[in-house]
Amino acid sequence: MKIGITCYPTYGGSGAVATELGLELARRGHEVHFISYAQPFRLDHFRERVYFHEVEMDHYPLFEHPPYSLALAVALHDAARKHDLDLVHMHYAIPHATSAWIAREMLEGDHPLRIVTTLHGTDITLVGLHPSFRAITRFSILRSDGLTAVSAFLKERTVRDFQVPAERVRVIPNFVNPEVFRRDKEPCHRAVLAPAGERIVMHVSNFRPVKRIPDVLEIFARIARRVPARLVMVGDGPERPRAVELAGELGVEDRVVFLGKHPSVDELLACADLFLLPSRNESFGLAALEALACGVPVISTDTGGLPEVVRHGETGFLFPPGALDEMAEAGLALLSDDGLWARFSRAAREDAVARYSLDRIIPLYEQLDQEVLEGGGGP
Ligand code: GMT
Repeated sequence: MKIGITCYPTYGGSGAVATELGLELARRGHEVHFISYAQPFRLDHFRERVYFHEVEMDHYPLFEHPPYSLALAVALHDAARKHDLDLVHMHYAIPHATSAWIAREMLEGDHPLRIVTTLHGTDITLVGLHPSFRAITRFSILRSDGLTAVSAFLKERTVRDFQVPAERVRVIPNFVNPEVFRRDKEPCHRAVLAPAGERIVMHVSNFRPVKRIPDVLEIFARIARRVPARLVMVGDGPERPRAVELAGELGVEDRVVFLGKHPSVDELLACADLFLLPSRNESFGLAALEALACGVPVISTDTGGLPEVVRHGETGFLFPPGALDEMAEAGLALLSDDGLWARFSRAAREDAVARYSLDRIIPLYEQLDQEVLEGGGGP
């Protein structure tokens, strides 16, 4: 197949999933064209059958808000014609699904372009619900030939809040490459991150308010009072300045390191002992899955799709948002009992590989794409 993929290229789960999916499809013999305003952050090496097309934008002074959706539609239209694309796969509905629909309309039937849209999270639970986007989001996702959601939770929200027929949405969960995300990795950064042999607590995200970054620091401060530990904060975003400030207020600034955006999260997760994800909502929680695959027990909230990913009492612990004492106690229990930690670590790895390895999930996308090309595409 010849497949176009559009995603947000910046640091974030939907871009990571879209890129890994494209690379894996190319490895399996498909031709993949990424179409976005910048090169996706995990598209860092030359790969056979993988192409990148940058969406050209002219910054005309009249436009306070440059119309990216239109430029993307033109780029999709041009790529579809020039490279004879069979289908385009849009990751995150807004505005990608709308641009794809415009591109198909522009082709005027001379090229039967199929559209698959994968819903990732706030395109349905937050931004998509805003009155300025709700109608166009519903319209565009209903025009997609194939529609997937990354968790059962997200499917349920799509059906409930956008009145999309349940049979139109197929759940295809996110996936992980167990060869990349594993514990026994070289180089090991443990000696650098925790020079005195402290336990390593980690958080990876784009530091947006939905991640409840202050809770990460509050939980860590409670843990660090009783166990020698270091907190490694990976990623960047609007909440970072406040997080740095709070680390000082809590008296743990010398035990917290902010690494910023890191291209090889796998190398860092491989030496973590505990992963914290206390988000207000999370339709899946890709970072949690990547931690589990590295044998890192996860403490997270019990919201959104997280209970589908983290098994409470087996691979981690789940609590309501804001239950800081409970999360800290659960973390302390794991970090101060080697036997318990080893049991959770083993179960985390096994469960992540058994349910979410890319060998299991990628064929589900290939199957959907094939069905869409043949004129089907329901669940
Ligand atoms: O929806 C978002 O806020 C953006 C998106 C991203 O690009 O990071 O995150 C969502 O998609 C990820 C990949 O499918 C999921 O792992 C995240 O849980 C989800 N974020 C939210 O639901 C807040």
